[in-house]
Amino acid sequence: MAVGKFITLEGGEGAGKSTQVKRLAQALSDDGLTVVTTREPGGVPNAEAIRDLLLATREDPWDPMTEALLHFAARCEHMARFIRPAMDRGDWVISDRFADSTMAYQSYGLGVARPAIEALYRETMGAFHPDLTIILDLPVEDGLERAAGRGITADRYESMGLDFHNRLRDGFLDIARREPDRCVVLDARPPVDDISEKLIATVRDRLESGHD
Ligand code: Z5A
Repeated sequence: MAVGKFITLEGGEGAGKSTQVKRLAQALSDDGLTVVTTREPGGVPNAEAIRDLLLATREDPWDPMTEALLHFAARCEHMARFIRPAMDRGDWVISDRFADSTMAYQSYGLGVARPAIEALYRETMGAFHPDLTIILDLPVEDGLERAAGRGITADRYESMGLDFHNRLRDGFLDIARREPDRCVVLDARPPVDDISEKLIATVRDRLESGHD
């Protein structure tokens, strides 16, 4: 049976993931592949319900471990009801964020121990990993400025301070250093078209050559 591929886009606020997910999906569809796009937290109704809990501004913030558990709970629903069935059909799945965001935000950002996040991953995802992860890297100030420029109210994560966002950026770069076979870092500062060109070429080069 055909098994599709799973590609994730990661990065801090305003890095351009949503913009690039659409462009990558179009390019791969043009190559004749069946492509579906999704996002985390969310992607299916049960996970979107958890997303609403997570992104709402709260007087009494979640304990960081609770937050990590909620992200993994959403991910379990997403995996069982969307990602796995799509891949079993042979679709290529592109997700705007996945588990590297939990490592970056809840561990590097909020202090949950790395082994705890790794254990949650193993228990919930087993040996499953993205085929390719693109990390869009951008100076924090630029990303927050772009996110603010969208004209919608900042969510709970966007409202956290510069130190938090710098830890995230360092966290994503560290994840890429630890897993160079899976992760590619792209500079997210150039114009949208230039980034798309590089990103699409990277995906074609890494994943399409062996595809039948
Ligand atoms: N989170 C977590 O803590 N733990 C987890 O496990 C997971 C997530 C999975 C989800 O929010 C939040 O959940 C997220 C992490 C946390 N934190 N926040 N906030 P979200 O999905 O609503 O937000 P986001 O993922 O950060 O997306 P974003 O802020 O919308 O950014 P983006 O998708 O990377 O960027 P964009 O929407 O494509 O672009 C932003 C703006 O910049 C837009 O106006 C574009 O037109 C513009 N843009 C894009 N590219 C460029 C370039 N190259 N040049 C100039 N302008 C550009």
